[in-house]
Amino acid sequence: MLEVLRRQRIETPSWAYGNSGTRFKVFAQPGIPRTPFEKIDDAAQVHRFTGVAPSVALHIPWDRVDDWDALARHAADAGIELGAVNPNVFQEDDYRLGSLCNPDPAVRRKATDHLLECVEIGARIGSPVLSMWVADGTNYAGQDDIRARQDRLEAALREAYDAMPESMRLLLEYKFFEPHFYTMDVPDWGTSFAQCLRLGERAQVLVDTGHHAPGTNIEFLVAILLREGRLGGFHFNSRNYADDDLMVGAADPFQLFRILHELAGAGALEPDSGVAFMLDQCHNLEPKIPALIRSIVNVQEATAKALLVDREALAAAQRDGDVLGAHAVVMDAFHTDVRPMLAGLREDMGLDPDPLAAYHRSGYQQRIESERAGGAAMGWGA
Ligand code: AOS
Ligand code: ZN
Ligand code: ZN
Ligand code: ZN
Repeated sequence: MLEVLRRQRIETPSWAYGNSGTRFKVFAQPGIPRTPFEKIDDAAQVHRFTGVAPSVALHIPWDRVDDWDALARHAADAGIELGAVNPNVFQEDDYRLGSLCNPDPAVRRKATDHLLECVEIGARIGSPVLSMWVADGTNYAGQDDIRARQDRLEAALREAYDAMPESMRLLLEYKFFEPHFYTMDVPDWGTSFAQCLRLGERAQVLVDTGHHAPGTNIEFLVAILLREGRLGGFHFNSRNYADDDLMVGAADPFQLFRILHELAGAGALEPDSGVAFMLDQCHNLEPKIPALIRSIVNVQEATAKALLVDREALAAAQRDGDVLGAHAVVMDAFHTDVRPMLAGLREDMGLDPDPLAAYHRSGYQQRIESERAGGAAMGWGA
């Protein structure tokens, strides 16, 4: 069990290091990275103190640089890897009626070319994942043809898929509403799954925990996707209402545990199982690096609890039809305080048992706050 925790890999998103906010206000923070290079420096700090966050996801164009080799070298020097490449098909005026699903072939061409560029960047920097969130949709009944839009989406994804090197996977994220409010073209795991089935084995579903209708049983769909070999990975975060992008494990640690329990049951917590653990969060109020450290710790705690479930006792209770007994096995694990165990593991890994305290003591925060005065927001808040 400690081995699984030691080998766990959780990717942080470059956009979580930049300023962010809501459509009402972005509150700028001191010390915010001014360049993709500085975002990598910050991501390296999260890894330095947790030991399990060795890669950072990139977003194009927010993280576009002239010299990709220089960025890759910078990451390697900082001790981390460049992870998933996230194309942006939602921030251009041309995309008012959609990007990959737009009725105008010229707009679709532009959006598809952006995907191809992202595949090329990914191949160049050795990224294992093209992480697709398609913001397309419609606002009114009759606005466009639902099935035709699926056909256009398939054609565009097919081009990207065919251009990917063997080592790359395409993960297709879904979200049930926003920015569109009548249909989203990829609203749920079923739609993503259907598109992935047509594309091929290296196309898999990405589950963003914040993207479901209230009441959706996420661990159930995770179990189904695992069974079909199509769970590509997660965007972890917390939601209370909609796409809140709060810290993972904050709103509902029990739900996070239940999801990880399904992964544990399928042996999918092992890093080589192919399920990518990624965070997709925005820290609007709280300082970024400490928030990401805390998020990593939250995932570790839920993982440790999932690993603690006595699976033999659980199987026996299930066989016996012992409803309360089976439930008790799961709840016992959930209620266990795993913090001392994780502190011990960190010491064993040569880390400080308390990563947040260690970060605060390190002086890094003070340093970036004085050195990066005048830093501009990059990303959502730009
Ligand atoms: C948006 O709601 C999604 O969660 C995304 O994964 C988005 O692509 C990401 O936050 C930035 O690219
Ligand atoms: Zn996401
Ligand atoms: Zn989202
Ligand atoms: Zn979200």
